[in-house]
Parts: sequence; structure tokens; C-alpha cells
Amino acid sequence: MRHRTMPRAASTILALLFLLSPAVARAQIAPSYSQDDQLANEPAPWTVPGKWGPRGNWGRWGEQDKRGMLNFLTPDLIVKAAGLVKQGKVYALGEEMHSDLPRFITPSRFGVQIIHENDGYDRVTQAGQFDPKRNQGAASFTIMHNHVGTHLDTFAHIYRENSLFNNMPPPKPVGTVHGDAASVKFIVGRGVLLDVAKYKGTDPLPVNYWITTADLQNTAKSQGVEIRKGDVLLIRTGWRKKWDEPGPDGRADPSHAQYLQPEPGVGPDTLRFLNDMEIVAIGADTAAVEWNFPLQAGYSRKAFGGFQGLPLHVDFIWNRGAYILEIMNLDELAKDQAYEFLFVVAPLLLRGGIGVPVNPIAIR
Ligand code: UVW
Repeated sequence: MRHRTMPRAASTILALLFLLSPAVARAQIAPSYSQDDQLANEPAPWTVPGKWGPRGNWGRWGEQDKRGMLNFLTPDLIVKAAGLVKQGKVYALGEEMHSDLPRFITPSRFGVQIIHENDGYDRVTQAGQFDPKRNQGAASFTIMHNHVGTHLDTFAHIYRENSLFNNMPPPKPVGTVHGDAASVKFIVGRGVLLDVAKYKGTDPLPVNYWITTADLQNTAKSQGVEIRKGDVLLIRTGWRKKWDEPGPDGRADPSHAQYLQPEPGVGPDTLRFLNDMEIVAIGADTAAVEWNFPLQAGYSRKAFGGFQGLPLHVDFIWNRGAYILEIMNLDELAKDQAYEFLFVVAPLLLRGGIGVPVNPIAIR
């Protein structure tokens, strides 16, 4: 008996349909990250008992401490950091705040709205007139989310087991006084810029690029700068320019889709090194500093037994009482190859502010 063979065109179509089927498409694009796999069986840093209490730095500066690693910045370290000022050149590291400022866009994270007072001083004259015996003037108020543009994450931002860093109570809509912006007061210390984009020769770094411990150490080496205990580390990925990338039609993209892809970020393998170096704060020109934010669709994290939160956030903020600065503008520092400097942040003392927009300053 003769077997009937399928015409070649039909078999090609069937093969194409199979290749385009969702299951095959998923299998083909399922991302995999060997660094993440390697950390799968490592204990999360915050599960290891601390030296002073149940967690990393809990109890290190007393049970009532609200400033965590800022206690590490002693007058001695601040004097040393001030010694880096040689030229009197000052850099503003904050993004300007306006209605379309860089941010992780969610329904509540709209742009900053600055509204002028209706009863401004100029109302003392008729429109178009000027009274030479009086001044003219105006005043404004601002409506803003505290985690848009360049901002500092305080201890109240990330908590676990219903406690903040140092076993403090969790934030309440009214009366959050532990781990708020008012508790930070100031950050003054030695700042170090690590221009990883320059070191890797890819500016910006690729989507979801995992910045490794070796990347941090090698970038420092290539820049001829040492990472020291108590530093504020600022990581440049070059991602900032993605905010203004046009949409596929070449026009301005109000959804900022290019920027909101999974960003390059600091991988969880670095946490041991950053902890050993007593890093007080880490900042970057991205929305979350750390790797795999926003989470890549279809990917489950593997590190630390498959922890699906943001490990750098948990380790820095909750476990160690250290700080995170997001959406920084590090381009001028990078252009000048200014790799170490006096670093200063004086946040608004927002009582109950869980994040706080800031304009950090580098001076050298
Ligand atoms: C994260 O902490 C990931 O971001 P934000 O401070 O913007 O909430």
C-alpha cells in the first residue's frame, strides 16, 4: 500500500504554526541568567544572624537608633571626605523636577505638579499694570509623589515580618516616625562614582545587565580609585538617556517604554562585598539601582532560594540600615572623570515621608 505524503507546502505551514505556538515561543525566549542560578542555594544575607542582634546591623547603634549606617560616618571620616575638595567644583546630582520627570510610572506616580498661588502678590495691581511703590511676586505649592525623580528611600520603604530596620514598628498612614525622611537628617561622606557603562564600553549598559562584584571592583581599578569602608557608591549605567527615547513612530513617547524595560542593575552577588565594605548608601542613574527591575516578564528569580522581592533593597534598607538613592544624574561627574568627592545630601525633613526627593551634591 502506498502512503500518501503531505504536500510540501502544507508541511511547511504546519511546521511554522508549531514554531509560532505560545509554548514554543515561551521556551525560545525564556531568559536565563547563570549568575542567578549560581546563587540559588546561597542563604539570603538577611537570614544570617547579625553580630549585634537577630539581623545584620540591628542593635549595632542601640535599640532606639533610627539612622543605621549613617552612624558609621564619624567626624573623622567626614574630615577625610572634606579633604577631597581641591577645586571647589560642585555637581548637582538631582534631576530637575517637573511634570514629566523620570520615574517608575504607576497610576499614583504622576509627574510633579507645581501650582502657583492664585492670590499672588501681583494681585495688588490690575493685570498689565505695575505699581512702582510695590514689588511684584508669586508663591507656589507642589503636589508630588515622594519616589519620583531623584529620591532617597528611607527605612520605612522596605520592611519584613511587620518590622522596619532595627525592629521598629511598620509605617502608619498617620504618625510614621521611624524610618522617615525626618530621621535621616543628612548624609555627608566620601562619594565614589563607578562608571560601569564606561568600563564595559557600552553606554547605556544592555537591558537587564547584571552588574557583578567583579564589574564594581574592575571599574574602580580602571578608574584608579579605591572603594573604602563607609563610602557612598554611585553606579553609572547610562540608563538615564533612555527616558527621552522616542517611540517606534519616531515621536516623543509619553509612556517612556524604552526606559521602563528591565534596567541594568547591581546583582545580588555584590551584597556580600557591599556589606563587607560597610557601604553606607548606594545610588544609581536607574529607578531601582538593582538588577531585574522592573521584573522581566516570565522570569522567576533564582537567587537566595528563589526570593522574588528586591534583594538589594531588603539587605540595604531592612537588614543593614543602609540607604538607596535612585534616578540620579551622574553624567557631569562621569564627563569630568570625577571619581571621588565629598558627598552631601540634606533631605527635606518630611515627618512620615517614606521617600524624599533630593538633589545630592558632589564637591571636589
Ligand atoms: C524601588 O524602591 C524599587 O523604587 P521606588 O523607591 O521608586 O519605590
